[in-house]
Amino acid sequence: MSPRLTGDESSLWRAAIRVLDANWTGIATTPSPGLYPHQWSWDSVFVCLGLARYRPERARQELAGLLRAQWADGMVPHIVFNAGLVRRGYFPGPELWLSRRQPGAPRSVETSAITQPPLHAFAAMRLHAAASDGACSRDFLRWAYPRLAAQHRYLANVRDVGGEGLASICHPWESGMDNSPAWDRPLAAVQPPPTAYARLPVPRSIPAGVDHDRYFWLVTSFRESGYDAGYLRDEHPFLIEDPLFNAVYLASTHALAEIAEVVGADPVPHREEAERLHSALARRLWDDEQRCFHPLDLRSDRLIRIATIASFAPLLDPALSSPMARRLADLLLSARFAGAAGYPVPTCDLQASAFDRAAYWRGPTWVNTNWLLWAGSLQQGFDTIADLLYGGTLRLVRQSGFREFFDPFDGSGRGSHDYSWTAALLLDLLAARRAVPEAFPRGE
Ligand code: 9WN
Repeated sequence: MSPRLTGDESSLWRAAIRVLDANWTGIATTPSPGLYPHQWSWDSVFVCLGLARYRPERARQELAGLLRAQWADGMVPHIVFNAGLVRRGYFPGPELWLSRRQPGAPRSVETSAITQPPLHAFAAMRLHAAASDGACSRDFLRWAYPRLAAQHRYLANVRDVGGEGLASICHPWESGMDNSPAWDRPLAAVQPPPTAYARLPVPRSIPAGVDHDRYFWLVTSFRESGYDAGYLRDEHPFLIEDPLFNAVYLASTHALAEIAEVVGADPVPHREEAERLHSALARRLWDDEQRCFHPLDLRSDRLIRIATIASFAPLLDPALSSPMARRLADLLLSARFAGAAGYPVPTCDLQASAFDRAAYWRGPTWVNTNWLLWAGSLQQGFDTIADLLYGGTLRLVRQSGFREFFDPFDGSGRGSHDYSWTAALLLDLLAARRAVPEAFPRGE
């Protein structure tokens, strides 16, 4: 293979840069121009991985924007609202969270009060590894390290409700895979009180009716407790240990140990945390009968036995046992996932009754989950699977553009256009295999 980008790859590269430049507000990159006008946490982390390949200083700004919005207890919120936008720019906006009323919330910006998969330290370390401006990069890591460590302390202190090392999510939005069929059962158990008010019109295809009420009730009950850790532990009805969230947390914990070394801090506590996470993942979320990982519902104390893309996320664990890794590879390549999809990897088991090729997080292929599995396959030395994911993902974008998600059978694009993480992760994939020429257009 030539070390340089081919002509076709060069135009993809330029088009991806144009998307990221268009979505840059001067402070952060929005996920997509119309639908998501604020800064989202895991979107920005994926954006950072792409920017790391050609504009490291903007990648640092992107990550810094998230860390400046961190709450006093270390929680990194899933949305940082852009104050310059009219309140109607996105629903639900800051009026749902009322972060300004919370003593621990940042003063300078309004944010949500829940988090998203903590890939931040992982991105910070990759950004450092790709940087050619060594001193600037180390200065940034020195600034970021205490904040990232605080984020991890928050997850360990407040979110390890199960007490065995894994972090729990308290809302489907925290998983990043909002409408995953994995949340159907635990959501059905959530019983919001009947409301005396007419429902607000929902501006787009987010869950309608009672599920929608449950989403909001989960937030308002948490908010009424003052976003209290004790309420979360003892009363909140939705509390799940998710394999994707925790696999990402583990990957970031390894990265935090590396960052600690770079900045002259002690890496040992992070290595111990990684060991604890690794063994808890295998002990609590591995389902030997179904041969994959499943979320654990702490309220019913039951595994949620539906295979989704999250079932494979622990491929990111460098210490994953080889029998588990092989079983995941078998399932991934089977007719339930990549084996029967023209454009791998569908987000839900194709043979599950909940599978829907068009519905949000219930079947379509997403570039960020493909990217996580690509990184996990490389981690396990599954080069053929990594090739499949690499080629499949490039094919999707060539065929349908930088869409939010894609039909897993015919590759047609769905959701918003010019979606930032699709563009950013394509840049990362291209740069992982080819040298990006010095004189290459870098965007402004
Ligand atoms: C709620 C921004 C976000 C992504 C999530 C995706 C969707 C929001 C929504 O958009 O979630 O956080 O309005 O549905 O599910 O993964 O971070 O792109």
